[in-house]
Amino acid sequence: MSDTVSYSTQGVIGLIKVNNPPVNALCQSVRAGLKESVENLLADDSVKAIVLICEGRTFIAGADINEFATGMGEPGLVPVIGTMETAAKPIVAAIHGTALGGGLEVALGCHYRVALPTALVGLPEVNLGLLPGAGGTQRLPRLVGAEAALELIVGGGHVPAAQAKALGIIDDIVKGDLLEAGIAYAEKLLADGKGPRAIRDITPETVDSAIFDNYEAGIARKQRGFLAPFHIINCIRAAFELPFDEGMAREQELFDELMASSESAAQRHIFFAEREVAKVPGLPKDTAKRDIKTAAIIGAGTMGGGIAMNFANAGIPVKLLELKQEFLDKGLATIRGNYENTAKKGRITQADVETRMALIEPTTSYDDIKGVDIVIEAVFENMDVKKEVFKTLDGVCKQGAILATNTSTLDVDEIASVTQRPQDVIGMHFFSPANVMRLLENVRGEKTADDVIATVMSLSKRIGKIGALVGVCDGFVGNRMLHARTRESAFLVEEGATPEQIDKVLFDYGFPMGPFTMADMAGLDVGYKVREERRKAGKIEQRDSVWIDKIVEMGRHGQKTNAGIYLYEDGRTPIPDPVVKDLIAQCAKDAGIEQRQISDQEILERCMYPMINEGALILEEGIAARPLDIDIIWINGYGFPAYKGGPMFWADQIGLKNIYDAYKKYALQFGEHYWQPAPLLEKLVKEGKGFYDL
Ligand code: 3H9
Repeated sequence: MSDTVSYSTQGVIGLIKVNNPPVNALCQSVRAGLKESVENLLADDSVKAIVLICEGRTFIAGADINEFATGMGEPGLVPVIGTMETAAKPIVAAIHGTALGGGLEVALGCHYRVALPTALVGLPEVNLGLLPGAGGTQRLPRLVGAEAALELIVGGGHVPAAQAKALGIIDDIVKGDLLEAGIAYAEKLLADGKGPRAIRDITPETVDSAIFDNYEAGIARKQRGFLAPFHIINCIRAAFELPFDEGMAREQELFDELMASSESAAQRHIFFAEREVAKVPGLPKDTAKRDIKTAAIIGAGTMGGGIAMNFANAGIPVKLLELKQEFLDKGLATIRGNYENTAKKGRITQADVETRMALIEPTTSYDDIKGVDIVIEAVFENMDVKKEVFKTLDGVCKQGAILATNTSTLDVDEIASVTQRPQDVIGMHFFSPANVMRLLENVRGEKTADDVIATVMSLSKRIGKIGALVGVCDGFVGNRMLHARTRESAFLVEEGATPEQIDKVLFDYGFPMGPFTMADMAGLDVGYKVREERRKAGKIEQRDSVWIDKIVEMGRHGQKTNAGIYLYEDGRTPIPDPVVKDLIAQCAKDAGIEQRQISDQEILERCMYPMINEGALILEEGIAARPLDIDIIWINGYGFPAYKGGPMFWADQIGLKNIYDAYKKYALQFGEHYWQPAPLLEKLVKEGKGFYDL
């Protein structure tokens, strides 16, 4: 008998129990165990009905994703579910926790479904670049109809039990002990003379095929580059247009196609990377964490306010400190406005707005924050200002409090050095808007204590973020790599590519927008000030491209002034501007550069490869511990297309040798200064390896 599935009888009820921690994934032994258990209970004449239930924290949460890389052994999930669905005795799935993916498909193969009120069900395969491959696209639509099926399977969300009952996915919500309730439900079925009931036998309603065309058109832009959503629509359409078995065949064919696709490989990589990133190499799993019950944020600007919202959203009381009452009031009004907007969209209730606002306590006095467990400084990005704040915090905060800085560029060690407790100082680099963006670059200083790191990494998850641990360097991981792309894209324009050509190449690659649209949106003055600071600090670029600075000096700061690199007649849509074209041509002339036609391929290579090379340097220097940390940062902080898996994963896919060879080619053309391959890149190419072989 399988070591993960057992069966027994209780009177006339046969019981099947799955026990495969942590999430009862459908590995080979679970599939085999289910099949064998069902067959044995069907052969036992004393058994009249069967209940399927899971041990541990959840019902089956899906196929075992680990098996996808190696191939799934026999029996396949489809025949196992087929055995259940065609059984001559009624089978009841008793659901707690999450019935997801293959887990819900197993439940749909049962004849009845009951669930605890806290249970969630869903078909989230789309998030792995897949589609439900064990009948989900054929059975669920027969229960819920075309529109709901599209929302549920293309959306991939988790549906709470009450909604699942309203949709007809589950038959009853039960309370108390699930096993007892499941058995009672099965006994009642027998008493009422109810037998097996297969979803495959339901004749789907007739639907207008325009539903599918419209749905596809509606998601086309948002799902650009992904394969799975479109294949799912195709399968759901088949559920309504083809007999059940032909629909199943269509599902199988498209599932296999997705399984072999680079898009799904990338998305599955991200699934594991998102979980792995929380585990810090070298930091023992049992490192004690500091208790975080209260927090304070210094600075009620856009960043500080957004950070405070994260704590309030997680139910953690947070003090918001701003020295001037007027700025504090403004900050609070913005926070309230954000919450009210979310409530208007129906995502939270008005009561939630008030509860969250009540958790944010405004103050103008440092004295009020002396007892908090963590302080996050989010003041103006200037070393002297930050040092002043940290000196004050050192003086007022209780011993053991974590002192965090939200700096995006400054040296965390230098900030820590003004305190008597550098071991308690860490960087927490939130991305703007801080209440929306999932990424948190946690920056470990030279002296940051292990328990501070462990606390902040686990706090990241608590406040709804994906925390990636990085080390101190200019720009940390994300902005440092971005800098390489920004530099090269400015050079390309000088050499003859247009901003719109470059933006299109990177948009087509999969980014939500290109670098120049992004720069206009962020405000060109921001980068201008950073460059000015760098020049003042003596950080002179070997090749300086001045055309963007000249645009800023014309008072064109981007979208907010309706003109930047592009013109904005409606405040939003970038329009190429002949004035800028002339200015660029003049700058090129002044720099002695003869403009030429530049191919899209050259643009892609010169924008993407320096990022990868910078990533290699970052790994070598130990600024990021693993390539997956870099990938997670780019996917969650910079809109890197998930179906390409992150820059380092993508680099492995296209082959590091191609990147290395391009570096050598560009070194001949432009000199070695910016085209020196990282030693790690060179080493991996020599060994025929990729970043993920490290
Ligand atoms: C599918 O079903 C295809 C079928 O249609 C067709 C087949 C033919 N497999 O997330 P957590 C691990 S596709 C293997 O931290 P939580 C996870 O890696 C699948 N492992 O916990 C982690 O390991 P570790 C469709 C899995 O409480 C540990 O479990 N299903 C799987 O925050 C704990 O996970 C899905 O896409 C898996 N399926 O969240 C559901 N799932 O401790 C995917 C989890 O070593 N899973 N692990 O880091 C989830 O969404 C969440 O894990 C869940 C729990 C909500 C269940």
